[in-house]
Amino acid sequence: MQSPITPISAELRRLFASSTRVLVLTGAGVSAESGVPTFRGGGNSSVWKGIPVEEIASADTLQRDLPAVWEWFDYRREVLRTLKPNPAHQELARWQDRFAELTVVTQNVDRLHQKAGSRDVIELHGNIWRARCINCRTCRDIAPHEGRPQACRRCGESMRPDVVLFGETLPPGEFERATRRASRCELCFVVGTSSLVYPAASLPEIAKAVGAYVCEVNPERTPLSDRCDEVLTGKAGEILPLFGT
Ligand code: BV8
Ligand code: ZN
Repeated sequence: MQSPITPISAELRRLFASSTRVLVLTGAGVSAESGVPTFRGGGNSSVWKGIPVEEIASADTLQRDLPAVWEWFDYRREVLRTLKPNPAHQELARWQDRFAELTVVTQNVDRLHQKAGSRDVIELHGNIWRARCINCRTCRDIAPHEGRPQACRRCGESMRPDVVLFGETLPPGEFERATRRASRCELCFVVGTSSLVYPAASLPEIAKAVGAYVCEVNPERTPLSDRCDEVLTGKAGEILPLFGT
């Protein structure tokens, strides 16, 4: 049943038609309609085997128990293996030919934006389909049917998921690239994120500070909602395609 959707304002439609530099920040919610579980469905953060995901997916746990971290990401790769991009991903992919400078910045590690055709996506938190050597940092892709990568083919050391864990810094240069684009955009969409995890959640503030029009797309209010110029309450897969028309 289609949830009630807030109509897009004339102001936003005008800006959408006239802007050339647009930034879109996405979170787990943009992949929800593809069947990807979000982290905080229903407010409190989800747990894995009784442990909060922020703890599993943390630098501390990686130090103490690399197999436990792999188990969580093996499970998530298995969930993701058959899932497809949804109309939200597809609409955003179309936008890259509409705007002179469209920047898609995602917190998601699921690669669904790229599968929908988005190019040059800034992956702030890494990618679940890649592994990295804990010693020489050599990276390699993990094929859909492949199990947990064993030792590094270069130095023989253990591999880890090439994702950013809590307490770890973001991939070198990626946040800086996102910040540069946020500080020059005219229109900033914040789609499917609870805006709780930093430094990702600071990007809309950077855009707002340079006078960009900030629009949130989310079925629920978030700590960012009051700071937005416009809030479109509803599902990304139902709202974003309305811009195409
Ligand atoms: C760091 C990869 C520097 C792995 C992830 C206190 C204050 C501020 C910050 C901190 C603090 N204490 C600690 C920190 C730092 C911490 C942080 O922000 N913690 C939070 C919890 C307070 N940040 C870090 O650790 C970062 N690194 O700070 O480094 C440093 C380093 C060393 C020492 C000191 C400092 C690294 C953070 C990255 C961690 N890795 N992911 C993995 O995927 O498991 S974060 C992970 O969780 C996701 O990538 C994402 O970022 C976050 C989940 O958030 P969302 O994507 O927004 O998802 P969520 O489920 O929460 O919300 C979904 C939303 O969608 C909801 O609002 C829902 O209503 C909506 N929705 C649902 N359906 C739909 C929808 N919307 C639209 N359509 C729908 N259909
Ligand atoms: Zn190595």
